[in-house]
Amino acid sequence: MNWKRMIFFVGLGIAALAMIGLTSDPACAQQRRERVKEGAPAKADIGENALKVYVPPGDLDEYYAFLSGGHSGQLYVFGLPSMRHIRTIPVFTPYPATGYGYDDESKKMLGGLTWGDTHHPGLSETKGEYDGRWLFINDNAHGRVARIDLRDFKTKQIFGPIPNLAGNHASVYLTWNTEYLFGATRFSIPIPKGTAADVKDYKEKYKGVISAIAVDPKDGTMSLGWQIVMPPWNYDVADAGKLVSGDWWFVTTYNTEAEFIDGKPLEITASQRDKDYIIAVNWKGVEGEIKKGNFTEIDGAKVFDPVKTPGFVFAVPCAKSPHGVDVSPDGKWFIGNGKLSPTVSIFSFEKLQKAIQEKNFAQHDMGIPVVKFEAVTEADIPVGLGPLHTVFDDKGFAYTSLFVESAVAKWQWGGGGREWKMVDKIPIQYNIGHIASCEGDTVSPKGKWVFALNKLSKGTHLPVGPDQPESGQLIDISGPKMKLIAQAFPEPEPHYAQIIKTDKIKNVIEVYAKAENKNPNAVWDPKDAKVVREGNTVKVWMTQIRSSLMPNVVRCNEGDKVIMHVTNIEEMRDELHGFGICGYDINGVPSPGETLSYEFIADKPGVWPYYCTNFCSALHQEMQGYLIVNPK
Ligand code: CUK
Ligand code: CUA
Repeated sequence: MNWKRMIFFVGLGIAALAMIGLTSDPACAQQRRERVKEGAPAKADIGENALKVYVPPGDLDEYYAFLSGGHSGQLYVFGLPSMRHIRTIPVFTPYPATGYGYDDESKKMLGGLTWGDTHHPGLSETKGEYDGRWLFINDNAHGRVARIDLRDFKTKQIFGPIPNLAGNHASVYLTWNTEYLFGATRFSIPIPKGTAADVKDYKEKYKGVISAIAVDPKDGTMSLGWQIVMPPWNYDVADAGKLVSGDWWFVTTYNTEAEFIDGKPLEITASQRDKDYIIAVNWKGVEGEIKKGNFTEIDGAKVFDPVKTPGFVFAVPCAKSPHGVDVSPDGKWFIGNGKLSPTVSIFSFEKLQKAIQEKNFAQHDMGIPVVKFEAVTEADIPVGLGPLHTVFDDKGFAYTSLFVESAVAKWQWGGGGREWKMVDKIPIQYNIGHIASCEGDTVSPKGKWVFALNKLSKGTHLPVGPDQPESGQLIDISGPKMKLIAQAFPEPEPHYAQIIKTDKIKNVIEVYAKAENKNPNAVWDPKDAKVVREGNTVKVWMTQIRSSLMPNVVRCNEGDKVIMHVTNIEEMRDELHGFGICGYDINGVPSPGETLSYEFIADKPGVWPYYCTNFCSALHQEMQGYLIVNPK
């Protein structure tokens, strides 16, 4: 370690203690610049590095990376290794580019909210392997979850707001056969929602809730399974068990002090104890209890109380304010990363089972049994400052993101005579949060790449004003030493990603089959396009095909209700037509073979052009019509 790095580390240590970790003071600027140089690939390697990520135009990437978009409410599809942004999938936020959130169906799905906070995408799994069917993602803001169908990469269902649960951060973290995805309270509240109680009564009246959302194995439809009422702790990040631990689900907690004091910041309140917990839930067991009728109904949810019926929910002490918990590919270990401790803690699932059997509890905390730390812990590996999340490769190594230190630590997987130990570290620009590896949370990680999802980019790009993009960096993990190869600038805020081999997503649709369009309002011939008045309602059946929108005139009266059914009757890949009405907030992009409906009140008299917004053909500009609204 050279002296500059030493100073840097001391600075970072202080920052860590202050629980800031962002080191935004100007004195650090120079050191940061130094670290850009330090982390930059060696000049001699540049040609070789470039070839590793260069995917010529027309060639395809080897992996899909699905990045959450934080409070943009979206999901981003990247190709790896090229780091090219291929597609934005709108989920909780309207997206004019694809017309999402403007037609009746998607508008209804959004439920009147125009934003969400996506953190953790989760690909559906069969026996712990990605099966390429669906992608789920959480909304941390309003307590919702969504399903994207990987046949057409579109959001098909938004489930929620989930009852009794506020701030759904520890989600979606699916079980290894996609029986359930989970949600959990980040911000405890009095339940049911809508109950008011002052924070003075926090300990007694506020509750945490873990919610199992059932997934229909046929079509992925989500419905409320059941819930577990928990102490008013903050539930942060989760992971589902697999193989031996397949019936279990793990979630980290902070603020196990269970306090929220008016005028006192939570960062102080929640940092008093030396240890918080990883909560281990035997979900199969709770499911059995629910089936037996062992629940109370609260706001329509079947709620299980682990204090009344012990034996299914346990607390495992973990270094204070843990963030990520990650289950190893073999399901035998779960790893906790205490944000304020420079180590990762490895816990043994087998030892946990033994401790539970022997009732080896240190105490009960708010009714939840706390197993003895020494009884379940396997190893502690010093990795560096601010460990957040851990991912895995195919060769028995794990990679932990170090937020405060802005680095990735590589450590060797122990057990079976192998030593648990640190083997490598690489600087990251900057403040890495989540980290993802290729199929790294399945039973068979693929190795090859680690994707660092960084909170801050700190000027590692052309200047774009005070608000800077996030940064994503690609690390080659194929050799013994990690190598930083490339960088991209994803939209805010990539918390987590799922990386899947492209050949696992098999049934991607290029054009919706006409026979599959079951919409009763679809019309397939411009000759059938029409306008029909029924009382004060004007109904329009419209077709789109190069290069006309028919009907091309719609007449109505001010105050009429207008219902438009727009069908893109193209049968060719990528032949999109847009539909926008000037002056009205109507904008859509039906895919070939798709019918979308728009209902609105013609409340602005005048002549309002409508047109195709997607440049679709040489005569695209001709693709227009008029909405004539006669005044009252
Ligand atoms: S979180 Cu963002 S760095 Cu919401 Cu998974 Cu850990
Ligand atoms: Cu259709 Cu432009």
